[in-house]
Amino acid sequence: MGELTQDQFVGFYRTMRTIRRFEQRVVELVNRNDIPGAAHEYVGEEAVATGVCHALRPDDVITSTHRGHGHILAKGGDPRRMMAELMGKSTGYNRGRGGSMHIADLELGIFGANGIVGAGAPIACGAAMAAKLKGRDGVAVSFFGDGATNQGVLLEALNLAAIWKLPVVFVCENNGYAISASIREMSPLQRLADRAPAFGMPGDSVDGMDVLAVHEGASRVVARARAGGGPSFLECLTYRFVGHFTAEKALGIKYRSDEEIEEWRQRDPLVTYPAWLRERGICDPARVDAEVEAVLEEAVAFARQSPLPAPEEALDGMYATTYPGLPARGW
Ligand SMILES: Cc1ncc(C[n+]2csc(CCOP(=O)(O)OP(=O)(O)O)c2C)c(N)n1
Ligand SMILES: [Mg+2]
Repeated sequence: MGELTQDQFVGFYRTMRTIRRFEQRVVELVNRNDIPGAAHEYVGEEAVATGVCHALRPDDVITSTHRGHGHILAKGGDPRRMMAELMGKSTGYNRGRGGSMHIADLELGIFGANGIVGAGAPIACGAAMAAKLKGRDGVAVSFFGDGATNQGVLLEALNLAAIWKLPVVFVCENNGYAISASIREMSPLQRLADRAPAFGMPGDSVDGMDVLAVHEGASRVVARARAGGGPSFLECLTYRFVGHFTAEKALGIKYRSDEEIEEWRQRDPLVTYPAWLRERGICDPARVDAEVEAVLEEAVAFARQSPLPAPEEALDGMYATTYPGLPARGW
């Protein structure tokens, strides 16, 4: 922690605040039907994506999940193109065709949000394999939830990464639930990280509500992967303060006690971390808040003003344009 600069401390806050406010704006827009469908909010878990992505280089790769906005923003994703994508606009990351769970930016090493639970893990292995074959020291991070740890594809990816000694960091965002199912009922282990040694890799568990703890833990395993030490498993203990997705309130399902939610809210990184910054005189968080508001205001305005895709382009991108006989228009 000693070697972190003032700018890095402030940068952690800027990222976490951007994620929190982005998600809050998304909920407003979903409620007004400006964003069609639903979205999975990352509210409460901001310290995880922030701590991990700030431990990466721009050329490192991440794969994300259905709850991906936080990962994408933390890796440098453009809030304007994200917001436009969520609104289904042609200026969005997927030209408005993909929505929340398909945002990718290969230039930034963001190899996609992913609606299929666990499916980002083998993609991260592929990216790590590519880096290794090209003789580069790039690292790939696979984000996934506690629920994904019982998906076969994730277990296969863990094994593959271990036998091929791939530079992958498996980041398990343990928020305690897969939709309404408690991880307590889904795994006999107290710590999901304890599975890692059975795959032949180290497993560590950190406080996912503490951005500094996440950053420290991630920096350690990223350095290990970069140096050729192979994969690691980093469990981040966290909590989502809100429902599984924006429509949960309307469904009226209840699987968590108010006391449990309140207990975790006491550890909200968007309260504790700015207080820590203020106490140490590192910065005035209110100034960062104002910067973030301006960025998001602009992003929402950009998305609103952007056109919807033209109906006649609906089939663009459906087929490879190089396929003989297909029209040249498209991707
Ligand atoms: C293969 C697959 N099975 C089921 C689903 C439905 N589903 C979407 S999110 C989710 C829960 C995932 O829980 P977890 O991995 O803990 O992530 P969290 O939502 O808590 O971030 C499920 C079962 C899916 N999208 N893909
Ligand atoms: Mg979960």
